[in-house]
Amino acid sequence: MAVTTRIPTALIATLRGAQHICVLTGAGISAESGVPTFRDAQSGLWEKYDPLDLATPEAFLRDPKLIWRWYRWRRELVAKAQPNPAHQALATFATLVPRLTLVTQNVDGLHQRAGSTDVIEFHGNLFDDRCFAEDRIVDCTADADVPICPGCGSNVRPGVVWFGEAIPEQALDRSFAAAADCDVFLSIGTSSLVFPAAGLAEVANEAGAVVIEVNPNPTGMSAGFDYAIAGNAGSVLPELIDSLTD
Ligand code: BV8
Repeated sequence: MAVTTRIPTALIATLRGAQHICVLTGAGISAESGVPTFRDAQSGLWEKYDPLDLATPEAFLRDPKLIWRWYRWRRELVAKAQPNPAHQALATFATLVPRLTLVTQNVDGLHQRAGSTDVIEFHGNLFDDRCFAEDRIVDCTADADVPICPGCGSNVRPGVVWFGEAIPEQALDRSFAAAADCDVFLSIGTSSLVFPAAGLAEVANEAGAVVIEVNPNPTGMSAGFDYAIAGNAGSVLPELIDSLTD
């Protein structure tokens, strides 16, 4: 594994020759948009809670009002955030290579707002509302403390995947198929701690892809990557696009 702060020339040649690039993003790609990463100390009201405790069905069943307060706070924060140069670079990247599959663990929708299309949302979307009982997306405008399903009257929950819940089947299948098929796997802004998302890099590696990590900090998986580019996504990705288009 080569740890570098620059993008190696050999890597640019590899990217130029790639037929299929699979990209996995995590909370770190949205950090420069001002969206706290999942393991940042939650600011203000939320610093006394551990996100791992709040992002669970048990927490919602125990205290739906508290969970909705947390998710409304996150929706307001994300709605004010803007995609950053890293999100924009990935949208451009997709126009420069024959095939790019973008899988995100993030629920903030910033890739779509940056112009990426066909984004695989591995953990759902912060702005979807889902009936807890029927497990289907609903349109409920009431901004009651806990929205109610217009169809069955059950509590509505945010449309994200919580810890202990299954990844949406299509997202899971498409993501693992892309990881197994790609020539290059790019892991950006993730601590690689949450599974099964973190398993995508392992599948790509075992299938013979060149695997690259972009993260200012080393992770538990850095040693398994061919390249670990130590830098912020907002700087590294635009530089990568510039190198490809030189
Ligand atoms: C499941 C939505 C089974 C909610 C989230 C092995 C196999 C399978 C499961 C497990 C397993 N081991 C453990 C599990 C259980 C669990 C899990 O992984 N737990 C962890 C804590 C050990 N997994 C699950 O529960 C999953 N479900 O397996 O179900 C099943 C099967 C069938 C039937 C029933 C059940 C579901 C997990 C989904 C949880 N939901 N999000 C919400 O957002 O509210 S996960 C949450 O963490 C976010 O999506 C986040 O993206 C994700 C991962 O974190 P990261 O994105 O990596 O963010 P983090 O803060 O950790 O790191 C940020 C990184 O960015 C850092 O490394 C930092 O250095 C870097 N960075 C900072 N600034 C920058 C930067 N990088 C670049 N540029 C910068 N500027």
